[in-house]
Parts: sequence; structure tokens; C-alpha cells
Amino acid sequence: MGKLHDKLAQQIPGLREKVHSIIKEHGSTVISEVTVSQAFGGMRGVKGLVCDTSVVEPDQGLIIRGIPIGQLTQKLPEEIFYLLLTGALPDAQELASLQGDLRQRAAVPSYVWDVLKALPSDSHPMAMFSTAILAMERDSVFRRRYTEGLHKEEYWEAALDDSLTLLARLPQIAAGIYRMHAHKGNPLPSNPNLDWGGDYASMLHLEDPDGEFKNYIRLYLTLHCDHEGGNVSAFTCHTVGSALSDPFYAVSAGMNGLAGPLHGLANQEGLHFVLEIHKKYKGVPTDAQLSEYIRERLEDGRVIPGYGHAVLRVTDPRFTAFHEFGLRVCPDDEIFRIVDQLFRVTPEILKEHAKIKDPWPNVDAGSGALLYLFGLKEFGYYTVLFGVSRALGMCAQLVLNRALGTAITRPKSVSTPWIMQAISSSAKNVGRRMSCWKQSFTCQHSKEAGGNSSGNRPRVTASSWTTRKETRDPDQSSLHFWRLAAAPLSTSSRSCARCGNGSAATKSSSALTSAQNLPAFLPESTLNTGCTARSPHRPPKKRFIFLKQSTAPSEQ
Ligand code: AMX
Repeated sequence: MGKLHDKLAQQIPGLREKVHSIIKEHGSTVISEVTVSQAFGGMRGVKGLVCDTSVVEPDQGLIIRGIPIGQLTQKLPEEIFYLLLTGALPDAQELASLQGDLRQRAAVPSYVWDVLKALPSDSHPMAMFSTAILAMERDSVFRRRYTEGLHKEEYWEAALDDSLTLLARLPQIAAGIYRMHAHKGNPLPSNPNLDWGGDYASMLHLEDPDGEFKNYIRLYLTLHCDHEGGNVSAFTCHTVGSALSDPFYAVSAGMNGLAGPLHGLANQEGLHFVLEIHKKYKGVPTDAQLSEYIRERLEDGRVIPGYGHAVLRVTDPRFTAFHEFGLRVCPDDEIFRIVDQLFRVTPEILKEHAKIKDPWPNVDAGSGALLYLFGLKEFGYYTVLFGVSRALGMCAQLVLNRALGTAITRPKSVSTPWIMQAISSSAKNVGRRMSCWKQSFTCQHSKEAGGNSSGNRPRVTASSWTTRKETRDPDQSSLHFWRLAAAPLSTSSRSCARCGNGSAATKSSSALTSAQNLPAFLPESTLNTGCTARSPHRPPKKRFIFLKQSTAPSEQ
């Protein structure tokens, strides 16, 4: 499997050691909370999954292994695959080795075409794509070796083997599906002299006199390659793979998620919107006409496709890359001019609506329009292109997860009655906490756990903590919560946590944190430094109730 395999074989022992020691030393550190809205709302924002291939920052967009995507636009998609997996771009030899490996594996077995031809001719291209990937599962090295008794330390090698085979075949399969879908004839053979993306573009067989279509497909495949681990397709692929289903099963499942209108289909909406404007104004409107059109659309309660984002708060750098490509290749084309004009006009109008958090263009504001210009006008096919690219990220994540022995995904679901019970217990306990907290503390140490300089009045009260929680600053609020929780524990246990004046059982912070399942990051100084108490320790009358124990009923 060439130099990529060798590099990973070198890196993986160190990665495993690092992850094992993080879990061993900090396994109980709290990194996220879950609210009722999040439980009902697609787990949005809950940090419960690790993905090292890429991150998406609100003010920067997609960052692959520390490199902003805007700096990778000149790289080939296969270079990006290498980067996603290893954290470094390949040198010339490493790239040649990977490309050679992909070429060797590129032949698509004839049974795949038989399966595709057997499908009804009006099947959706994404259904065809996912079916083709699933059909190739019969060739899975992972499944064969697993059945033979594969050692778990070697899972990643088998996953890499399957991933390379799958990725090598995708361009020909995807291009073949395009030709079948658009009634353009039989699939064309792969050209071994071309790179992965260039070969795909060439098999789509659209006019490309100056090679710009190939460049565009390369760029498209690079820009869509990965988007953290929590989006629908990546998370689906991750979950299926975590059951040790092989990469063909897992990537096929991920593609089914990508096929959804709320995920991979948005690019065609962006294009529809631009074409609608072009049709209405019989060409490019004036800025005033466009502004009016956008305002009317917003007044009708309709969204402006290609604008806004759940995470981003700046122009998506992937849009910038497509926009720059259009400015270079087709600045005078009417469709592209509307894309450009929308970029100038729309954000200022969206800014007038306070509820819209991100008035800037996302990746889908321009990508479809450029495909259209190159003659790829079958909208239903666009998600397949996205899928070819996103398979890079899915496969990279699968290989790394098998290397690190990531456990089978199994979050705990709860029922609506359970949530109702949790809400009512939480309301009762907030009341109790407040009444406990309002009692005076005579121990100087309550100052560090939230008291003021006189040592007998808490600076942070249960109610102020609740207010902070409502400001949606979960990290802050949980810190305050733990501080709140810690101080009364010591007093309710009839001891000062720092000096142990009273019961010895709560003398040290480690005893305290482990006994009460408090997070290990609770600063030692908060609980266990020298005592300077000015007055006798006096426990509060009521026993303190811990939020962690009381927010939810125990599992049934
Ligand atoms: N046009 C009009 N209204 C918009 C808007 C837009 N482009 N973007 C956001 N809003 C509205 C939302 O509909 C929401 O209204 P509501 O409170 O009445 O329901 C309000 O502003 C707050 O939304 P938000 O918090 O800013 O965004 P979000 O996380 O809820 O939604 C997104 C994000 C992308 C779905 C939304 O911006 C949108 O619908 N954009 C247009 C469609 C689009 O371009 N989709 C592709 C996204 C990129 C991708 O993931 N492929």
C-alpha cells in the first residue's frame, strides 16, 4: 500500500499511546453538557465525538489538520487525502506512490455495472452511487481478514486497503452514473495518465478545451473533502464503521445521509435561485432590482439559498475559492455575474435581520452555478460529485478510528417522560440549592469557591449561575456549578475541604472529587490548601443537593 501505509504505520503507535494516556489521566474531565433543546434538537453543539481530520471554526471555516482550506486550493484531492490521514502534505515521492496505488486499484468490476444497469432508469443518481459502493462490499479485505481472525491492531491496515480500493474506483463509477443518468452512453474507461480528479472530469466527458473543467473538478473535490465528524454523512459513516462494518458498508451509509435535502442537496438550491433571477430579469438585474427581489423573498418568509450557516460567521472560504475561480475563468458570464452580484448585495440586506446570525455566503452560493456553466446541467447529479469528494474524509476518519480502536457508538437515548421528570427534579433542586447557598459560611475557603472577601457571603449564587447558564456559555456555567457544588459539600460534610477541620473524609480534593464524581480539573487550590479560617466551621442546616446527581432521574 505504498508510502502512505508506511507513514501511518510509523505514526499510529504514538497516536494510540497519546489517546490512551489522555483517557487514563483525564477520562473524567467534563467537556460538554446537554440541554433539553439539544436532546430534541439533533444534538446540535454537543461535544461528544472526536475527529482529528478537520475542524470548522466560526471565524475561519474549514481547517484541515491545522491548514485553513483557503490555503489548500491548489492541492490535488489525493494530496488532501494524504493530509487528512497523516497530518502532513505528501512530498513528490509520497504523492506518486499514492497515485500509483490508486491507479492499480481503479478497475471497476463488471458486476458493478450490471447492478447499476439493473436499476430502474429513473433511479436517483445518489441511490445508484450508494448501491454501487455497497455492491463492492463483496471485495472487502476488511471483512475477509476479520472473518479469518484479524488482530485488532491491524484493523486500520485492512480499512486502509478497502478505502484505497473504494476511492480508486469512485471516479469511474461516478462518471459512469452521470453518463447513464444523462443518457449519454456507456461509462468511459479511466485514463491512467491523469490524476484522480482530472481523470474523473475527463470521464464525465464534457467540453473542456482549455482544461479548466478539470481544474474546477479538482478544486471542487478538494473543497468538499471533509467537514469535521458531526455532520450527517460523516457521523453516519462513523457510526456504521464503529460496529466494525467494513468501509464499503460505512461509506455507502454515509452517502445515504448526504443524499438528504438538508445536507448534500443544498448546492442545487443555490443554482436554482440564481437561474430564477436570470429568468425573471431576462439577464443580469440591476443592483436595485436584485435588492428588491431579495427583500420581497425575505418578506415572503423564504430563505436566501447559499447564504447563512449553522457554524460559520464569515464568508465561507470555500465560496471565496469558487468565486475567485469564476472571476478568473468566466467573469462575463451572466450566471456567474449574478452570483457575484448576489455576493455584493445580499449580506448587507441580511444584516438588517438581527435573527440571521450569518449573513455571508456559504459554499453552495456559487459551486452549482459554475458546474452549470461547464455544461453539467443535471442538477440531480450534483450531490454525487459532492459524495466523491466527501468519501475522502469519510475514509480518512474510518482508518484513523480503526487505528485508535474507537469504541462502538452508543449514546444513551432517553424518553420524553424521562425528560419531563428530569425537568421537574431540576426545578425542585435549584430551589433547594438556592436556599442552602443563601446560608452564611464562616469558613474563609468559601471565598475561593465563590464567596466574597469577607468569606461569609457567596459572590456567585445559584441564581446567578442559572443566569449564566442562560447566556449559553456552557463552559463558564459548568465551572461555576462545580465551584458552587464544591464549597457546600465541605460544609455539609462537617469539614472544611482545605484544612479538614471536621470530618477527615473530605480533607483532600482528590478524595472529594472521586467520592462525589466531581471533575478532576477542579483546582486543588480551591479545596486543599492551607487553612486560614477566621472563625469556627459551621455546617449549614440543610444538606446540599448536587446538581449532577439531581438534574436527572437515574436510568431506568
Ligand atoms: N435567508 C433567510 N433567512 C435566514 C437565512 C437566509 N439565508 N439564514 C438564516 N436565516 C434565518 C433562519 O431561517 C432562522 O429563522 P427562524 O428563526 O424564523 O427559523 C434565523 O435566520 C436564524 O437562523 P441561523 O441561526 O442564522 O441559522 P441556522 O443555523 O438556523 O440555519 C442555514 C443555517 C444554513 C440552514 C440557514 O442559514 C439557511 O437556511 N440558509 C439558506 C440555505 C442554505 O444556503 N443552505 C446551505 C448551507 C450550507 C450547507 O450546510 N451545505
